[in-house]
Amino acid sequence: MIYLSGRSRARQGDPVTIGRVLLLMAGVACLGCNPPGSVPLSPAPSQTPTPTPTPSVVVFATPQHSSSLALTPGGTALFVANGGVPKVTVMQSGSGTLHKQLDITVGAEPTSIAITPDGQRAYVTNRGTVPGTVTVLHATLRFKLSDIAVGTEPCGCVLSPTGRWLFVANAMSNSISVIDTVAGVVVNTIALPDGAFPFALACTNDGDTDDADEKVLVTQFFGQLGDGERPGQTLGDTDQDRVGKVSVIDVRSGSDATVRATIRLASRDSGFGADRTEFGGGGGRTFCRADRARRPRSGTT
Ligand SMILES: [Ca+2]
Repeated sequence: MIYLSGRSRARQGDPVTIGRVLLLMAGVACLGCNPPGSVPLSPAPSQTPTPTPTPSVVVFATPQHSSSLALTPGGTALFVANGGVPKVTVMQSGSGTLHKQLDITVGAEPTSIAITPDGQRAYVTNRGTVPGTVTVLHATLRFKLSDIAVGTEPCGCVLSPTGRWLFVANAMSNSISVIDTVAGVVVNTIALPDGAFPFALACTNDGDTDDADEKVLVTQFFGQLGDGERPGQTLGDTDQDRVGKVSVIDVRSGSDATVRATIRLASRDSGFGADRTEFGGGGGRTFCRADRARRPRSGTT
């Protein structure tokens, strides 16, 4: 059984409870929040389980929220991207508790973190500037090393199994940046179709020491038209007939990584049509009245 903290007071430097971390992972807790006392992952054998207390809600001044977590190899430290502020929080783990260690300043709106298999480097995508950047951190000594410019709004990143190549999903650029982590530079930019909005990535790992035979899979955030299809012409683009797509990239030698295939996901008839009315079992709600959507704004310029 996992217990949540029922304490509501917080002081800087106190242990962060596991329950707080679970709330944090759910996107509802805040960092910089350190309720006193630690909470075990499970009760001692001699203890009688007690009812789980209702977790209290605590609002902390900063950071305001987090969006991505990464554990170092062995799980000794947790890196957390704080999207509301340009910082990554590092927490030290041990004996079932987490202790906030420090904040490291990175780029604006950090979104995603990847840590190399040897635990020496952490890569943080920052989507708050144009172009976006990847901040390189010394993961063991906990300081910033450099920034690498990538595409616009890098939302996700993944390392190849050996840690040699970092793949970055540039959502607004519709591209994937490939960074050579040894040289610290972008060696390849893979173009995806317009509107793909690549968002999250994963990399296969067959367990050997060769990255060239691995594949990176990239989700496309928005529904896409099927092959050979065109958007509706009544009021422009529509949601009907859209499908999900996943791009499959061969890692090869990084600099020549390329899209080898696109997986088309089963469509689900759901969304908002050209008349702004929901379809697909959603109850016919109107997202935005068509007349209002087309009404010109009043005022002067
Ligand atoms: Ca391999």
